[in-house]
Amino acid sequence: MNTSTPTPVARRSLFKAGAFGAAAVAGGLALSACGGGSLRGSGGGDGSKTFKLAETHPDDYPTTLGDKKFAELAEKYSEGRIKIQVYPNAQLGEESDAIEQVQMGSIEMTRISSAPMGEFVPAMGLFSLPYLFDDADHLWRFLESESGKKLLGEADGAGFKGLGYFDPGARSFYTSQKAIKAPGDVKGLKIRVQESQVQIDFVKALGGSPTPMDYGEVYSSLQSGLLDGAENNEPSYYSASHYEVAKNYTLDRHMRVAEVLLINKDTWDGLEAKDQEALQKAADEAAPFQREKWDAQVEADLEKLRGEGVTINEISDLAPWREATRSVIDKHGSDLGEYIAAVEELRTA
Ligand code: GTR
Repeated sequence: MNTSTPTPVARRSLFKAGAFGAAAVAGGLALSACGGGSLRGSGGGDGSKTFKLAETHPDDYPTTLGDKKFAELAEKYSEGRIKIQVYPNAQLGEESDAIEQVQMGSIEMTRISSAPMGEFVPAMGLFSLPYLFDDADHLWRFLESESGKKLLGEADGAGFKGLGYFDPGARSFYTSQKAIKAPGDVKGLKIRVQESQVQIDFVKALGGSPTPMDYGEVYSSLQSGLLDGAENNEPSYYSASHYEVAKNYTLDRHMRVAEVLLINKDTWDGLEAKDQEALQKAADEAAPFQREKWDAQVEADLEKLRGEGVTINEISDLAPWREATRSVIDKHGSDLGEYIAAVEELRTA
């Protein structure tokens, strides 16, 4: 492990304490016990470098397919000098641990949700503001704008280089007992959220009891009744089998929490310019590939969910939801004014 890497922005501390901390710490220890890795990637005899990329989802999930496309193109454009080994299924740890490992350099890369990333790069909290984007096109207009690129650039200050965004879909609630049909239905429910203060405040604004927790623990917590519900996009809800233990899905599409492709900053700075260009080009081309896979997956999964007997509630009028959660934008939006203005400008409706 490299000890000279600066840690310019310390992680905000709220999530590690408490019931779920022990498991997360144990995961981290297990990782260091099996060898961590080196800051600049392990070198091949031919002068090539191999970087590890941590991914929480299964092998055939759209973000993992995007990672693999990125890896394939990076090797091609660097003429074999850079090889990227994708580790799916949270093999290198849950997201909160994986991102710390990337910050320290013991893992070189990760594809991660901007929600836990927001605890390192606060501006990434933008994507957890509720009902901010009208649809995927609105999100992508922002991601591809100068503002979206500037926001990605903020990762630099925390020891990362952001290479690009992937499509995150839209997050919606699901519950095991009572279906959520109106904002008031969240009241009193214990809802899992990502490790994000914005999301904690979002569930609080609806009168629920927010529970930040690692993704890998959600299934058993729904099953045991520790949680009443959680929230995620269709492919996560389906692939993590959460629908088996929480059969009411309410498509309120409250957040589009961008997925981000990250590399450790020192690893990036240590690359020759031609290899940096190769990686950037690979990331730029992997993004539209991933987006295509994403759209197809959402459709297919909705179909499968219906087949599995999931009750799907469409929400047609978001006005009461926006109204009930306005305090979240007021509280967290004040530091994000420039980005929110850009999002507003790109709204067409
Ligand atoms: C998914 C996201 C994952 C992870 C997960 C979660 O939508 O792709 O990276 O953040 O949500 O809820 O923890």
